[in-house]
Amino acid sequence: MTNRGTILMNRAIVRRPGRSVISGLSTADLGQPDYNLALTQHQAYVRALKDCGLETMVLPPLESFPDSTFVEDVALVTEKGAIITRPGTQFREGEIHFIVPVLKKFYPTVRSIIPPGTLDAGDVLDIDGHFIIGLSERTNKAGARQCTDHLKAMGYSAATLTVRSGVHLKSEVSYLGRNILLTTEAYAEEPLFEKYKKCILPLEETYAANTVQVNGTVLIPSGFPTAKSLVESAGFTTRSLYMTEYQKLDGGLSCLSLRFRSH
Ligand code: CIR
Repeated sequence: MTNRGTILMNRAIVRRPGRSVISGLSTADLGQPDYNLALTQHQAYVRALKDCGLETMVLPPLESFPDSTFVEDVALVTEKGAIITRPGTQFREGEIHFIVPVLKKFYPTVRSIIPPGTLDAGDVLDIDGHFIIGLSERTNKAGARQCTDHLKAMGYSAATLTVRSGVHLKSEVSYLGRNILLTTEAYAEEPLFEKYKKCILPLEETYAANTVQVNGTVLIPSGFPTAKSLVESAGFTTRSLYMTEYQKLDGGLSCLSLRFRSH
């Protein structure tokens, strides 16, 4: 297994989608997801995480929360601590109660975002311990401030920008490792990203900006040839996964898991 500049991760937490996933929040206008296909795609995703060396805990579906398979949004997990978020849509707020006991198995203390703060961790981009927090319709200034304070208390640094396109910051920017970002044009000129190398996606491949680098392999959505060739030209191995049913819900590869290193 290769480690191309980022800390080796060894664990992931995912939540299997329930039948209610077909009623998840969406701005995509791509139709309703097919539950069975979503389940099959989720199984392939779990297999990929395991193949990348992650011990993967699969949580049971939460039928009363259609979007709860997008487990990334309810917690920010780092090597030094975990922060339970306060999702910026009321529709998802209750999901946090189901992740707290799970994270307490891995972290002695768990911090929280509290009112009036709201934050979806899909808005938080970890660049080797420097965290970029996107202010969006889900993440407000109070949430970003609290998150910054928590991260600084853990010894990390953080900066804030305004999300200008996509539901979350990470809908359109991913950190691949080795100082390389995969991004859409929307963030290509962002001053906070000036010092990083960038793979810039064409408009028609916007969805592929959300990728996950796991221990040197970059998981990318199937059907985006430019993204695949940019990531491979940057020196990474890729693994393509069908994500059609999650794309219909504005969800990408990072959204489906919490990935971290636990000792
Ligand atoms: C939502 O709107 O909350 C879900 N349908 C999609 C969440 C995607 N999560 C992410 O980008 N981190």
